[in-house]
Amino acid sequence: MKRALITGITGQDGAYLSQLLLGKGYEVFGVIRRSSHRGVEDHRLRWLGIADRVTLLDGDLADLSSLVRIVKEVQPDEVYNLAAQSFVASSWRQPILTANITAIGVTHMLEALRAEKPDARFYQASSSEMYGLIQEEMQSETTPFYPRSPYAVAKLYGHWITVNYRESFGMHASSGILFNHESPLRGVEFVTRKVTDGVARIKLGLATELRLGNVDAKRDWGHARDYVKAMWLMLQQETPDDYVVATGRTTTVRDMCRIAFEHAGLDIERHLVIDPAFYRPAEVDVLLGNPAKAHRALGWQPETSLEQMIVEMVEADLARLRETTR
Ligand code: NAP
Ligand code: F7E
Repeated sequence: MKRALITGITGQDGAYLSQLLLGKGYEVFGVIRRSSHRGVEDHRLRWLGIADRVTLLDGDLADLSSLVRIVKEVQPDEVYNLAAQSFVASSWRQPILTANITAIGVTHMLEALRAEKPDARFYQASSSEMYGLIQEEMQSETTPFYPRSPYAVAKLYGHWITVNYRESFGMHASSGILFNHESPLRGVEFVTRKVTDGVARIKLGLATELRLGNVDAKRDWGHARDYVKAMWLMLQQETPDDYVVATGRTTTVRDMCRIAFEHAGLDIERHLVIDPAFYRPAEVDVLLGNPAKAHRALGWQPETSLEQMIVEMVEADLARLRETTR
């Protein structure tokens, strides 16, 4: 039985990846941060019905000693480094924390592996945010990076330290440059989930408006359930490498909203309010990924359209709100 260790197991991707790996017969271990609110951290794993099937170990990406201890204990075959301060807007308010976790945390994880399990295969959760002020209309593995937020700068460090450990120490370390991916398990601060939760609230009479920032921004959105398959596929390759994972379609925030409002039978013009409070100090105006290499080398294809995903999210938020307001 293969053993996988996932940092960020309590997040959106960690939950879907756990589900995928359990289905493939893996023994799944995850790093969990100590919290004063015991019992809520694993809500996503519970939503998927798999909380009892994974082993959670106390640790933190900021604490190298905890990672060394965990790697020594678990002796993983595969390590998926998904933990991060992942909200771009927060990265301007907490730039040093973002650097410590999202950048230096990657080196902590790689050092723990180098010391205790150097032959483990390693996946780094890199991001399309690294392209920032885009240098090519469609971004691929060879497109130059131009980060536009403290988050993106930190991710760029994490990407290059992964490449460097591969080249310096021969580690099986791969970097997945994933474009935005969403699901009913997306944090409610991210725009798709904010929209589907907001639309569900308006539909149920719990709110009257939805306040958003720059609705002209364009993103290449896919489904997290599809994207975690690409992570796994990367670690099954004989040779480690870097891959863009995207759909190849870009949509404005406004058009994504429209899908949600229309599905709920609501008029977007009556409820959407533009609020400059949600504008960012520097924006990433447009992202559009070229997943040709992932298609060719991994045999990976996304299976869920943006429309299907937004409908799934609106329905999940309606069900959740009906349950909590009963
Ligand atoms: P998420 O839902 O925000 O999850 C982040 C995870 O990191 C949570 O489990 C969180 O734990 C954990 N974490 C944060 N700080 C930590 C620390 N100091 N020590 C240990 N764990 C810590 O993010 P996601 O959407 O699943 O994304 C997964 C990864 O992919 C992240 O690295 C993200 O930056 C990257 N990424 C995401 C996307 C996307 O569109 N979703 C695209 C490209 C790359 P708590 O539950 O305790 O907060
Ligand atoms: O914003 C605009 C906002 O916060 C998307 C993370 O997973 O994907 C994510 O980063 C766009 C931006 O995601 C609101 O200005 C408008 O242009 O959903 P988001 P993100 O910043 O693209 C990348 C790939 C990651 O790696 C990150 O970890 O939507 N927008 N109005 C808004 N965004 C938010 N959050 N809230 C608004 O009210």
